[in-house]
Amino acid sequence: MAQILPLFVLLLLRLALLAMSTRDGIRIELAYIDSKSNFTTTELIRRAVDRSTVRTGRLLSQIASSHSSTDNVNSPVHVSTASYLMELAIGTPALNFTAIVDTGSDLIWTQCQPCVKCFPQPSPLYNPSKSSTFSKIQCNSTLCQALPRSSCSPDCKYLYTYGDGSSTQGYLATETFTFGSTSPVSVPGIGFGCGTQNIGTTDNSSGLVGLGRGPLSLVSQLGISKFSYCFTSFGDPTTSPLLLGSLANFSGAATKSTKFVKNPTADPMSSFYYLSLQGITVGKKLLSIPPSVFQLNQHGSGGLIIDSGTTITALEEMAFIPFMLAFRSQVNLSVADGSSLGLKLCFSVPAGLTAVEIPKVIFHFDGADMELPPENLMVEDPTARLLCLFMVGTRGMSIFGNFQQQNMHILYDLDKEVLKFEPTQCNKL
Ligand SMILES: *[C@@H]1O[C@H](CO)[C@@H](O)[C@H](O)[C@H]1NC(C)=O
Ligand SMILES: *[C@@H]1O[C@H](CO)[C@@H](O)[C@H](O)[C@H]1NC(C)=O
Ligand SMILES: *[C@@H]1O[C@H](CO)[C@@H](O)[C@H](O)[C@H]1NC(C)=O
Ligand SMILES: *[C@@H]1O[C@H](CO)[C@@H](O)[C@H](O)[C@H]1NC(C)=O
Ligand SMILES: *[C@@H]1O[C@H](CO)[C@@H](O)[C@H](O)[C@H]1NC(C)=O
Ligand SMILES: CC(=O)N[C@H]1CO[C@H](CO)[C@@H](O)[C@@H]1O
Repeated sequence: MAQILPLFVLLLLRLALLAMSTRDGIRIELAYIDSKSNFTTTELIRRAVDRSTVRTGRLLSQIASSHSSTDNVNSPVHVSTASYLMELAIGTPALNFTAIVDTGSDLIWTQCQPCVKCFPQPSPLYNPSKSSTFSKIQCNSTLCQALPRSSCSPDCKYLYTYGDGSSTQGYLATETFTFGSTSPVSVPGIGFGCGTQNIGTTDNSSGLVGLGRGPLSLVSQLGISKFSYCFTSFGDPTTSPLLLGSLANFSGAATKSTKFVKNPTADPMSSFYYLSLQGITVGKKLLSIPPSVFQLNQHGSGGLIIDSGTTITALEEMAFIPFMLAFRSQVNLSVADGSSLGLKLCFSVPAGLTAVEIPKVIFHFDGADMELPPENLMVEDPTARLLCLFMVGTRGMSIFGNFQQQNMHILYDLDKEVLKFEPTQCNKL
């Protein structure tokens, strides 16, 4: 009894801490990946196009590989290239580091000492032996069993591979993580991947925080019922808030909501946040797109996901082509070659032009129309005097990117299984 009691008290204390710290919610500032460097607008556009192309390709390769029957034994391929970074800390004493934030995957991981293979990172490597709150996870734990690919020898080992051949490999452990800068919140017992063999590089970061739908993601582990983010304008160096738990709420009456759709197939696709898109209006024209173009089919391909990591929305070609044609016919400017920027539809901006009419675009989600203002549709390259549609065509799945989500407070209600949104000036939130 004398031995059981302290354990019991400790357990209660831990549960109480967890409940207390997350009760009031957590605010985290997200930095756009290029915001700390002094890039020109042309460079910013080019880098966003390149990153989105890589990420979209990787997301699509997951669908392709999940379809080929010979590949069934392969581990799922995850995505690393994302657009936003967060500062957090791990362990006791706390070690600060920067991580990629990704709503397209679940696992939280960082590079760990002793490293068999690690890529260069901007901060010192985390050393579990120097932290008093580190603990390995047992193979029979639910988190270990939630791993898409694991082995038990004797620790709970994981392997996460990404589409470009990069990967992280190590073992699962728990630690105290500290989030937020203005009023930091420490949460004990968060399961994460201690990566001792990491191949590839991540831009100026030392790991990744997954916010996907699966049990290993940060939002699932915190047990919160909702989270939200609000991305500031493209090119604005101001950070964007990520609100976890009760801080994620709306004040306005302009809130709209649409249901999430669940992908019935296995991880990683089951981690994505799918939405039901039913049509698109450009100006006064409702495009004629067969509804099947945006539908998730029973094999798990198709559909549309909302993603924080992809910048440029990629629409299934059968929707993108009519979209582009309708858009082009409603902008009174001459079409120009946008291939230098990697974009499909650009217009040249005559000298002295101060305003041009851009057609209103509405994405008709199930039960919620989302109107995209011109700033969420087009980018201007002042050097080349080009005004370009910041969307691309793709095949296999559509992705609703962060450029199209600018200045919109986007809330993921995990209890009600709905996405809510409201136009908001994000740098004032
Ligand atoms: C960024 O670059 C612009 C022009 O290239 C320059 O005027 C500005 O001072 C630079 N800012 C910083 C912080 O380096
Ligand atoms: C896991 O296994 C250990 C011993 O190997 C045991 O003490 C523990 O109760 C098990 N936990 C669960 C959740 O089954
Ligand atoms: C870690 O981050 C916190 C919050 O941003 C900051 O106050 C603290 O000074 C940082 N510590 C170190 C050692 O850099
Ligand atoms: C990393 O950050 C530094 C400044 O903090 C910046 O100069 C550099 O370009 C960044 N690297 C990448 C790959 O984004
Ligand atoms: C299109 O622009 C030209 C000048 O560039 C102007 O003369 C014409 O009236 C405009 N047409 C419409 C429909 O706005
Ligand atoms: C965006 C928003 O309205 N946030 C509010 C959420 O609720 C807290 C406390 O109830 C307010 O302080 C926030 O302003």
